[in-house]
Amino acid sequence: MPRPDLVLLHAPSVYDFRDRSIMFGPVSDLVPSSPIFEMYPIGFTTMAEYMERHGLFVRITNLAMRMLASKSYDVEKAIREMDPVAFGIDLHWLPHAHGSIEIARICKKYHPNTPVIFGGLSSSYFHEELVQYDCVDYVLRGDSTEEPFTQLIFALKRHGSVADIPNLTYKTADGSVVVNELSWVPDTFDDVKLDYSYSMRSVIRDRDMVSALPFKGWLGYPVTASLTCRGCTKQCPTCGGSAYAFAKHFGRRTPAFRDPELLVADIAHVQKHIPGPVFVLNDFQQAGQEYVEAFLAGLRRINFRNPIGFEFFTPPTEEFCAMLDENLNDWSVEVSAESHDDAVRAAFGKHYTFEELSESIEIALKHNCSRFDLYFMTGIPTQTAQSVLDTVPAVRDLYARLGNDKRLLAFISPMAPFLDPGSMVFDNPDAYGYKLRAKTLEEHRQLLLEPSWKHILNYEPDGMTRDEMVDTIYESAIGINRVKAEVGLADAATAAVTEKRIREAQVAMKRIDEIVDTSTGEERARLLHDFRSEVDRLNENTVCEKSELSWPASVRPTHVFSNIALWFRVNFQSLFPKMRKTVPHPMEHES
Ligand code: B12
Ligand code: SF4
Repeated sequence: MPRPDLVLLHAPSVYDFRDRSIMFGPVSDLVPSSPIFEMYPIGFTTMAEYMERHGLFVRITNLAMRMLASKSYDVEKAIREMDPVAFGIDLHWLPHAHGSIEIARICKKYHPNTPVIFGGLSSSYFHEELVQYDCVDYVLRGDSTEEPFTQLIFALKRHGSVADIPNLTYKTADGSVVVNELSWVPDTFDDVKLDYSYSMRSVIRDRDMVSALPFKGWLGYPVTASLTCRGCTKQCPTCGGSAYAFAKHFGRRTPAFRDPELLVADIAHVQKHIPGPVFVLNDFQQAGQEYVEAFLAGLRRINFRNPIGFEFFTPPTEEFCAMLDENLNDWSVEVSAESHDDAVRAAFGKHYTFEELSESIEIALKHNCSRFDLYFMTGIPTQTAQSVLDTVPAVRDLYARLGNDKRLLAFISPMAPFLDPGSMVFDNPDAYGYKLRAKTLEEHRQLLLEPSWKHILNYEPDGMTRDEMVDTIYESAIGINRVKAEVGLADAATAAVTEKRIREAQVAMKRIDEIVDTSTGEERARLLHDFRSEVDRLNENTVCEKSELSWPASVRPTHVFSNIALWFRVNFQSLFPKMRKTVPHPMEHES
């Protein structure tokens, strides 16, 4: 095996989560990850594929996943044994503020001369502060770093200058910080591959499945994500990926869309190798009617048979649902309505009524939508505790209107643990009625070590105290769980187990508050430690079962044949590396 040019590491949100007692709460209940957010950015695979296409050798090690998979996994030993030209660590989601820096420290401890490079949306927002840490040498900003990152690795390999590398923030030998221009912001999303070909190849080549897994349980539920664009046309005030945030902090004025034919090719490749559902994220209707037609016609052409789900920013229309039905075999929809209350939803920047949404759900189900996931959130502008609780009867009425159709699945979760950095609210909290409890990266790192999600939250909205946020999320989750039992979506025994777990979580949160209020220092640490097994048990999932998020999927014989063929091809290329096709990079031979 050649020496890797780059090892990409994904950290758990809190590095030593295995030793700490932290009640993370329902922060990750509605994503496939556990509360340590073990899923790495999809960009790991696009960066690795792009670099390998240009002749570099890249490995991905999902440390968070490895630590979850085995209690005895020794991170220091694993990093000590690595020997790449450079380490890359993502700080894309701010909840990784603690883990990512601790991992960087370990890299520097054992490899003081190996450059450590950070990137991702949070790194881009906090780049100047981040690069000041001793363990961080470079930060690559922006949403499209494949090319600048490749340039940086070639420059590091030949000990060349980095002064002209776009989007780079770095420290010079005298410790001063240099911020290169954020000029690499491609207009399209077409120069990368989103087809998971790198991941499949690397698993076979490196004989290491666990390091590449995106999240715990992926093998049982192999869901993949497809992205239609980088950036967003919408202006939701709490979102760090809004049009405002991209323009102000990531240099992007309009979204970079992926050519619909390329997106179809990505999905066709997934269908060939992976039996699971595909989630198409970032509403593709943003790209206009021509795009919609081309994309759906492409999916029809490949006769896409895995379940496919779409995120839509607004309720889909009848005409559009009819088109989905005409072109697809098994399609589902996900809409984040945020609140049942039209005024609260409008304050979140979404301007449609609950009546319009309800009609749209009726229409989608009429047109054979396999499943409609409806998300509600707490902690958003103008929302009060009563408004959160009122979501439950609104959901009950909605089910009644739909004849208790089990294809509708409603979920509620808090905006947690953090309000997004770079969002309009984060940049201007007073204007939106918020108090921020942390502004800097270091303050967020420290918050992550607090004993419960209530204490970790980086904000408090005017409409609710943090205590009310905690109470109402648990109460509304119990309410929605009961509605699901009434409708028949959960059997009585499962619903009872979920309710019991939520009640226990409420008790645990109170107990942690008591410990925090009545003790300090070592005594507090001891009391929290004594409470750890209970906290660990309750951390798995709170407001719903993870399985509720899953769509059914089945393995077909074609998957087996395609993967055997891939296995032979990759092993052949490993034995004869010169047979691998690469594209020369202009910096490869610069001296
Ligand atoms: C798709 C998406 C998801 C997918 C993630 C799929 C995946 N594996 O990446 C899902 C639905 C699972 C998800 C989950 C979450 N998300 Co999300 N998500 C998005 C969304 C809609 C698009 C992101 C996107 O376009 N990515 C493409 C580009 C930007 O990233 P990328 O290709 O992965 O990586 C590139 C760069 O970021 C950079 N990069 C990334 N890592 C590294 C590392 C190095 C070393 C370098 C050099 C560069 C680099 O280079 C890459 C290649 O160009 C955005 C909103 C938006 N409009 O942007 C929110 C967004 C990114 N998510 C957000 C959040 C908060 C979350 C959650 C924490 C929510 C929660 N509490 O559950 C979880 C975290 C999940 C986890 N890690 O386990 C926030 C992040 C705010 C912040 N700065 O912290 C955003 C901005 C908005 C939002 N609130 O949803 N999310
Ligand atoms: S919440 Fe979704 S629709 Fe709204 S700005 Fe963020 S990514 Fe766009």
